[in-house]
Amino acid sequence: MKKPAPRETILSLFNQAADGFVSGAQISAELGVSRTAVWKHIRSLRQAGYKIEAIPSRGYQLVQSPDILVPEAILAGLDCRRIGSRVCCFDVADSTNLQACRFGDDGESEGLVVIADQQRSGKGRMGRRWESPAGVNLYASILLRPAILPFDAPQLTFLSAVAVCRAILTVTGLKATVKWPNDVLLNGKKVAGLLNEMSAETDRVHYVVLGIGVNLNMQEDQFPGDLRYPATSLAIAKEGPVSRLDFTRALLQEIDAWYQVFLQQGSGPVLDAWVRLCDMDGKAVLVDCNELEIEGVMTGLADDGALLVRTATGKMERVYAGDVRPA
Ligand code: BT5
Repeated sequence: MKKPAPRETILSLFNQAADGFVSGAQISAELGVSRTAVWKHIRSLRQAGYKIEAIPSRGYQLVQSPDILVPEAILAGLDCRRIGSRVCCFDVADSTNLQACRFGDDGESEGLVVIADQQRSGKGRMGRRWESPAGVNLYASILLRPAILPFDAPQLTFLSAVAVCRAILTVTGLKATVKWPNDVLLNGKKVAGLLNEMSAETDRVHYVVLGIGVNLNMQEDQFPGDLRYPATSLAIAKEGPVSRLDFTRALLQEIDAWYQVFLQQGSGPVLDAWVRLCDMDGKAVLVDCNELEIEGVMTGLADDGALLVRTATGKMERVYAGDVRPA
């Protein structure tokens, strides 16, 4: 792992400080720099919006952090094996997925996280648009290089969905559910969308990009009127704002843990966790597969991630692409 940036180290020290105070001497020893250099780093954190007070004989105290997504704040004290090997934050991106694919094509290593405060052309599936206003949500893409067959890569969408649900629970206490193939719902409304993209040859994956869009603080009037599925945000569901930084850190931690499970044990545990989070399982559903509509009872997932639907005639349909809703 590369050496953390000075501002990241200082924010980590604040995170770890039991009484909230970190002395100048401590920072200077940790960074191996002079007290004047420490003061300059503190000043630059203040300029970035951190409210840091200096109390004589006690040290510095971080009183308030701005809810901005910057690498040093995201990475401070984050305990991940692979995810977050590098974090790139943009004010505006066309799409974080496109940006992560560019990095992937340039040979960037696994674990890169690309985040944008706003997306101009946020992507959904099949050329659809992902609404991505500035300052309120999380738009993230994570670059992975798993040694798997291209055929198995779509299963990583389930990993993102499980990680998003668990991060939502950690940060808000709310229980989210999943909807096949790539949605996370709160109170039956879409709160997050997932879009994986991949670069591969027939029998080798070059990289996979996990694209994750989570509505954190988006308000009702920011959703367009013509959504395919009712939508919500964590702030609407929780009736109060959510820290984008806390959510992002919780999410990266979960992705890292589940990716480790995926690499060690395959997709089985991930699919099992996903099915446990799916409240449509065992219930009547309608699946819109473009030309075809399938009606039946959702009966879990096949080993390859296909949706299993038992129709009225008793036939088990395997669905590989489509949109599901309760019947
Ligand atoms: C998705 O597609 O749900 C995948 C969305 C992935 C977005 C992330 S953001 C970070 C990364 N970078 C990207 O460019 N993309 C990924 P799909 O199932 O096709 O749903 C798209 C549909 O959801 C749209 O046609 C709208 O009806 C609706 N929609 C658009 N924006 C939404 C939002 N913010 N919240 C809820 N629904 C939305």
